[in-house]
Amino acid sequence: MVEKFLVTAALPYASGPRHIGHAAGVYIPADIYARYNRMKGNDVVFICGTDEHGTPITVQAIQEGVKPIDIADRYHKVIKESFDRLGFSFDNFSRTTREIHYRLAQDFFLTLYKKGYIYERRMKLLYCPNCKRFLPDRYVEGICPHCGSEGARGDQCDACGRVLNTVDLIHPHCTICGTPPTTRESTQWFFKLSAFEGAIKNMLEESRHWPDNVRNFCLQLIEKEGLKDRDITRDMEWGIPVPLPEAKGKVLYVWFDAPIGYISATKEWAQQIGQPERWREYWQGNVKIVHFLAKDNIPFHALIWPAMLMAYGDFNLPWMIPAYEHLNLEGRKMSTSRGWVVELNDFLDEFDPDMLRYYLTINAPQRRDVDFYWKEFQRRVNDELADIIGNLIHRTLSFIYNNFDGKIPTPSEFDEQDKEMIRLIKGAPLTVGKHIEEFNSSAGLKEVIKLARFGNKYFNDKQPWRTLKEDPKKCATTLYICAQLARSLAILLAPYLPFASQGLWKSLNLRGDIHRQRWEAAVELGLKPGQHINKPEPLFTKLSDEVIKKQEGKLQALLKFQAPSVVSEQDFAKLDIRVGKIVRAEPVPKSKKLLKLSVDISGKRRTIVAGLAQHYSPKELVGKEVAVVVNLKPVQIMGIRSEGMLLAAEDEKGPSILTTDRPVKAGARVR
Ligand code: B3M
Ligand code: ZN
Repeated sequence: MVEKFLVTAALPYASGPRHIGHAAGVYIPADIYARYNRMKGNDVVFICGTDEHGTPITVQAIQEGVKPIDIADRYHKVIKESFDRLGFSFDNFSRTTREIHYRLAQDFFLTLYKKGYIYERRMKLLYCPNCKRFLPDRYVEGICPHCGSEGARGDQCDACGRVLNTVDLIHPHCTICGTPPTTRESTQWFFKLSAFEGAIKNMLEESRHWPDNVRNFCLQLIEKEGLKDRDITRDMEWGIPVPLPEAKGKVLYVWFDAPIGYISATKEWAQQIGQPERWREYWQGNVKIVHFLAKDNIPFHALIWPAMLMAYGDFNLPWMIPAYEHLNLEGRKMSTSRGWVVELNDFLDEFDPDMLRYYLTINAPQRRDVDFYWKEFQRRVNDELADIIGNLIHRTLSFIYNNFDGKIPTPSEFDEQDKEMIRLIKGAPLTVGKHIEEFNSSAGLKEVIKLARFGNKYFNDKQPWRTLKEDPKKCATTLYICAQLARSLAILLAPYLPFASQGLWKSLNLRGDIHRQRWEAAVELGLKPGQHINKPEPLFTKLSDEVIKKQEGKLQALLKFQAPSVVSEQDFAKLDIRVGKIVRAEPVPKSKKLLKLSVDISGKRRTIVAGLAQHYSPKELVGKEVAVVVNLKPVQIMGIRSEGMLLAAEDEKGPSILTTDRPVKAGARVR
């Protein structure tokens, strides 16, 4: 039975390039799922596009001094390029700034408005007196009222995932200028989310096949605080105008318009294929709608979006919401602002896209956060992709090429071991497929590796290099089966490694596009004896230590030179910096650089070892009032206990110590 699927992958904000974490947690799993289902003969439309409204775009534009559309244009291109390079097989990769989307989003608003699900209310909103603008969403940051984490944004806290209102933030500040905001009255339009609490709860109760991180998170949230109405308009210029005459100068909240983008992009696709009404099949009737996303997007997709769909009335609800956890980088949370990320295009400049797809699938953040380690990436590529899959295929095809005139050998009778190998080939498509259908593509890929590993063992046990002379019939049978295995592997790997699988298909001299093969064809022994193969090329090249060290080095350099871009007052206050008077200074024996200083702070003397000997003589230093960090953990330097750190500016001429600009009592606090 042909099933219909609408598969979506969260629309990336066109505010910057996407990194490997995004690929791991949304786009690669979505692409595997879409590719697999197409091979199963299902009817799939796979939708994505850039999310081009909202404060992520405008904040970036202000910071760069350009227009929001310039940012959106630039990053739509950058993101699309990286997605193409990774082989993502979207049927449409659209943009939320397109006309078709504006029309549908405004229609959504008006329909809900007419049905009484949208109402207006005056409310107090944050306003920056310095920037002279309202501070919606990402224009403001502060402490999360739910979990107490710092750096929570006006619309959501990254730490606990809760959706926020700007006015709830504790100690808010303007992200552009740092000023604490005041409040101002403004009229906004609200979506009556509360009206759908019962229906959403029912939907969640019934969606037992949904992952726990989606279902439980949402059920608990409703349990705890219920569903509250949400303002869905903003005082901003950039965005889709609210289609009401009295709402001049207001636009739709980005999270109101963005998910509608899934529908407008489907409509656009239908127009592109010349069947403008076809989109309806994927939003109405017998279709499974699957939204792939990262965990931060859960409340928007599993609570607010279904309620919007219910309110609108015409469309299906999501059938499944696979939500992925986070990918960390070398043991730290990824952070774009700190540069602690690996951008996709940078990665793809140096490495094969299938290697990334492989690693991020085998090590996917499916149920918990996982890490990307360069070493681990190298190990898995070399030991698994190259040594297990690549090796099996290469030794099989080379053997046939060199010893059987490049023709698939004719088998004789199968022994027990042959039969076992064939049984495994025939069983794999079902097992692998089931995992993908259950949104566990990682387990599916592990099965493929297992099959290849078994193939290597079979090859070794059969010792074709010996039987070639001693028992040529047996040798031919072995290689016949190994070649069939290679063909099946090409099919099983196609959703995972779209490039390598096509390469393998070509090496086997099979015609057409691997991605148009039926998944079930992997159970067949589909290669005919006598059929020619092409000269085999290695599928994967191993990664050298040098290449990996270079990448690790880049990250290490970041760690050294990049302080966190924003530090809270509380964090800064942890440093105890005092004025100290240098009362004695002497060289440290056997060191060219170090001086041992005795510094008076509030009448107590501290020993501090400082690297100043090449720039200051001890005599110059005595009597100077300097700034000293006094609560650093003491350290031993050249056998001397150093109990603090002297602050100095540093440029190409060397260090210059910081002093006060009038005599100040030793011990005075510096802040
Ligand atoms: N743009 C968040 C993100 O880029 C948001 C997703 C929208 S999906 C409708 O991760
Ligand atoms: Zn401001």
